[in-house]
Amino acid sequence: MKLKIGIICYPTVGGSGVVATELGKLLAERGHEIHFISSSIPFRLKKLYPNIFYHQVDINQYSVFQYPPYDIQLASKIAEVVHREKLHIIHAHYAIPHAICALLARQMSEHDFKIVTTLHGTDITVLGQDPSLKRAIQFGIEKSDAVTAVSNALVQETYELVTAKKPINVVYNFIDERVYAERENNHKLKDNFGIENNEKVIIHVSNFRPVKRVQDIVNTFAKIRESMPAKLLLVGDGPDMSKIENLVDQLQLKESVLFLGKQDNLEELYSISDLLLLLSEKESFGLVALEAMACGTPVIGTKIGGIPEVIDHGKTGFICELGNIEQIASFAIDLLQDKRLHEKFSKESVNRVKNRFSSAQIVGQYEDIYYRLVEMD
Ligand code: GMT
Repeated sequence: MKLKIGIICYPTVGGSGVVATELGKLLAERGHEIHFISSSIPFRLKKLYPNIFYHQVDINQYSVFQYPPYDIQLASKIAEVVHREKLHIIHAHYAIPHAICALLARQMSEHDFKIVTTLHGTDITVLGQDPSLKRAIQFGIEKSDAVTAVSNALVQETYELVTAKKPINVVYNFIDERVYAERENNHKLKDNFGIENNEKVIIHVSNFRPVKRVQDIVNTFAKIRESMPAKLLLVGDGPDMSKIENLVDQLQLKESVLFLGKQDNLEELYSISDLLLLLSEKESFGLVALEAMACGTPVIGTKIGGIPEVIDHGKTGFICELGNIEQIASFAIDLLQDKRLHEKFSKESVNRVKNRFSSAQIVGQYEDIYYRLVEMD
């Protein structure tokens, strides 16, 4: 039986939006009918796909209200789409506001449907700490028909923060391996960036929020740079950008650090890189680590959240203490200076993604959850 599934996510750049959209695309390829319900077209939905539909949630600013009622308009839209399209499932990405909106829509709708909620971390690690939102998160989790989280660490954290009783299944992040795969060493791209043949390339990709600790990336790079010629690619943009630009100036690294801003075709950037650094203080999974590994780029990450579930310490990269720049730089230098070790880590990274985080495996896990719920009726 093919399913009709509504996907609720934030459409803008961010790991949760990426995972939600890629999941929708792959489910559609398996013959399911997918309905994205969001405030704009998810940024990864760039062309027409058979079996994929998009329903826009209007966010109107009414002069009588101080704030636009996004949640209410979303709930109302979900109820409308579910009723018209006879959806079996609503898959909400984030407990709040999306699971709550789906629950509200269920009360508005005459057509019954199941709610699957995926926790991505930001909802739990940031909002779960806010007592004013705790009950709403708990409610979203308890009343969903199934709940998934993107790592064991996030399941643990959820139980600790919001004392939910609901069983939470771990379903890891995945990548589309047709996109994220090792590309030929692109000399032209390196030339364009002014990267010399003898230089190692270190990359960091994030939204430059304070939790990403991009200053640790720059400080680590400064240490690596003392031992070998190297360039740092900083990809993305966000609130800490000017602070980081100042730090790069201060450390006189301007010639060696490339600020690339938001980029598509990340696989090409990973493929010219020798190492990805992910030194966050909060990270429920770390999708960029998986993307880099799929392209054969080893990763050094912090012992935080789900990162140790992604990187196999000593095999595909290294796990370090948060903020321990000496330790991180020393692992990085050892790896970058040892060609054979680097090749081994690179191969193991690709294998690990194939064996543990393949799209077939992960999409299958979501499908099993949907079928279990639909067949329970
Ligand atoms: O990392 C971010 O700041 C974006 C955030 C989001 O909510 O989109 O990403 C979260 O979800 C991703 C997909 O599940 C995870 O890979 C990221 O680790 C997680 N980010 C955090 O936990 C900080």
